[in-house]
Amino acid sequence: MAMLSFERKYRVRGGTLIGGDLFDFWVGPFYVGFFGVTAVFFAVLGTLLIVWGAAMGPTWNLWQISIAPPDLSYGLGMAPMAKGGLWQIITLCAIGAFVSWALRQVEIARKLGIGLHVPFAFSFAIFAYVALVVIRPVLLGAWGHGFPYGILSHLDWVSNVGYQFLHFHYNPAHMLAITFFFTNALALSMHGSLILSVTNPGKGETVKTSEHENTFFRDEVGYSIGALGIHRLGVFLAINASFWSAICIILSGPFWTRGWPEWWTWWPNLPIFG
Ligand code: UQ1
Repeated sequence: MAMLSFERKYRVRGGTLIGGDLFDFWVGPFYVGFFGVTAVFFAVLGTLLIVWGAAMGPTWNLWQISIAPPDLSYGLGMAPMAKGGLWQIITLCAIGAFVSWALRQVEIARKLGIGLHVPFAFSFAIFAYVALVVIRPVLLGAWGHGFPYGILSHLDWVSNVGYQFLHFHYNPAHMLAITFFFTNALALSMHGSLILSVTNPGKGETVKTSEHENTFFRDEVGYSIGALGIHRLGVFLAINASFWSAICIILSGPFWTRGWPEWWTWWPNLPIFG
């Protein structure tokens, strides 16, 4: 495995969060680390438990396999394996794997002496998942409010929970989340295409630089956010998309139980309308 020249300097022991030198080495291109081991442990165990759940039936059709959370009657207690206990342990494995992955990112960043922006951003994705399978079920008093682990079944869950609130698009936090997702796609398409446009000039032309990038957008919209700015904007849009997704589902049920269109009656009820 070829090493970049700087890697020889940075691929040294130290910077770990716990365990000292334990697993503080690389396997090929991959940094292992204590949290690399825990990430693989939780991921493999969780995957095997999903296969076990699939083997319990009733189908091997990949689209229809589903591991359901416990019945609402189990509340926040543990359920028997075949009745949602599997879902509970798989959820623990998933959170264990995701958090391990984030902590491994922290260790790699510390070794490199770079900022913790990657694990910070990734933690918003973890928050969105935990909001669905832990925070909201706990606030509602039953693990049965989590979503089932299946390709089609989780789509059915989203549809059912959405219709439970009549029209989810009237959820103001959902509106924010969607707006951030769409704007994020707009920003990345603008950025990706801009970078490709300057690195792929016409035949015989030289590769262009940031002056051309800035000038394109100044000519087009009168403003250039800059090479660093576009990445700040990207992280801002991306973490807000995940954040408001989490907020919109935590609000639905624990803090608002009626249809979301009804929430907007505060507007026509303002005293200025008599
Ligand atoms: C931009 O202004 C810029 O700075 C030169 C980039 O950096 C390479 C970009 O990728 C993009 C997309 C823009 C334009 C963005 C806005 C918000 C005007």
